[in-house]
Amino acid sequence: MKIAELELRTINLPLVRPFRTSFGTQTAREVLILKVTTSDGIVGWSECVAMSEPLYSPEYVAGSLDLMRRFLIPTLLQAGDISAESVAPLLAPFLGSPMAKATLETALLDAQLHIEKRSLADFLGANKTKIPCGVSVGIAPNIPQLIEEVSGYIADGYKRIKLKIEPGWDIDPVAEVRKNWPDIPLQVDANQAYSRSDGELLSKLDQFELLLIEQPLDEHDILGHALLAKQVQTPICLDESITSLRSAEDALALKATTVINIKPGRVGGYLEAVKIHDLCLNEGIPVWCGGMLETGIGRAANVALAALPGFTLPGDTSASSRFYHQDITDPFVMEDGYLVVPQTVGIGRVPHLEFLDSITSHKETIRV
Ligand code: OSB
Ligand code: MG
Repeated sequence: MKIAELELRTINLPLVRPFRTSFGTQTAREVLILKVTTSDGIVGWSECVAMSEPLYSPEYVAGSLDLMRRFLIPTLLQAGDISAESVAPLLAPFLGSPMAKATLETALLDAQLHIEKRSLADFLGANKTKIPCGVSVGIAPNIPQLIEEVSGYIADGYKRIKLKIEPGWDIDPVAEVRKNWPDIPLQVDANQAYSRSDGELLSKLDQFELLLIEQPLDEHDILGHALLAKQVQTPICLDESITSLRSAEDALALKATTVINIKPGRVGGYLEAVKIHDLCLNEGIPVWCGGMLETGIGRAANVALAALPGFTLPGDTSASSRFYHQDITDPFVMEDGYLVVPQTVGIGRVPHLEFLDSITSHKETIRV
């Protein structure tokens, strides 16, 4: 495949309700969208999961755009004839920035699969045609409003609830949700908000029979997570700390995690995500697919990934309506708590151009 043109744009999509986490409140999603066109006129799409500000990870939209434009894209163009598989090795000299790298790899993979007339689900090794859905619930202004929000998701059919927590918003809200729904699969996500000395506090969550506690400590504190895992009975699940196959191997060897949240953008793309899945499947470690408030473009690819055999826990693969009134693609609509895995060629979704143009705040085209 030879790249003929790349179109980079940023779009702004308002969220249906503010999404508050320990690292801040989002009211809209600014998303970097990439369209690649090959010399044969084949098109591939992807989205970058970096957020507007470097609060969840060091990457951020304007930085990703600059990095891609300045270093990553020129390197791919110079390489000439490339495949999706050659993207990661070509970009490896540039340190970090897995989300920007994943964006380029995924758009090329979408184009490549169009050439091969193959779906991403088939390519990745999916063995399910539909996947059960979980939902990530932000920190609420108060407990009654949390219960009201969760009630809505339960009524929608979500099969697993994840509550965002932080110091001061943990034991009480979790207790209340558990009291209202004694049997719902429930888990929490701290986005690094606790410290090593919080073991005693976090062990108070054990009574609620949670599936897992996601990323309680700093992303670099692997030892801290291993120590915490000895203090709390609830399984620890790493998110931010897992940025590659190597980091997954290390965290497992050090017993810092017994479940892994796989986010393709965070690990540099779907090819690396599958490697982590394969490792975990081999070692009997359950995995689930995380989310980054994706539009239909990123969501389509995540749903395909979540259909692999090792994804035994419901992921943050919610319906489009969880975040957006109008998605940029045909929406993902949940039925009985499941999303159907796209089976058409490539990632299986394309944006609606008129709507995309109407929410585009910046657009640039690089022609070869
Ligand atoms: O930590 O999983 C996270 C959203 C943005 C950044 C980080 C996280 C999240 C979520 C929502 O929890 C996941 C989703 O439903 O897309
Ligand atoms: Mg998380």
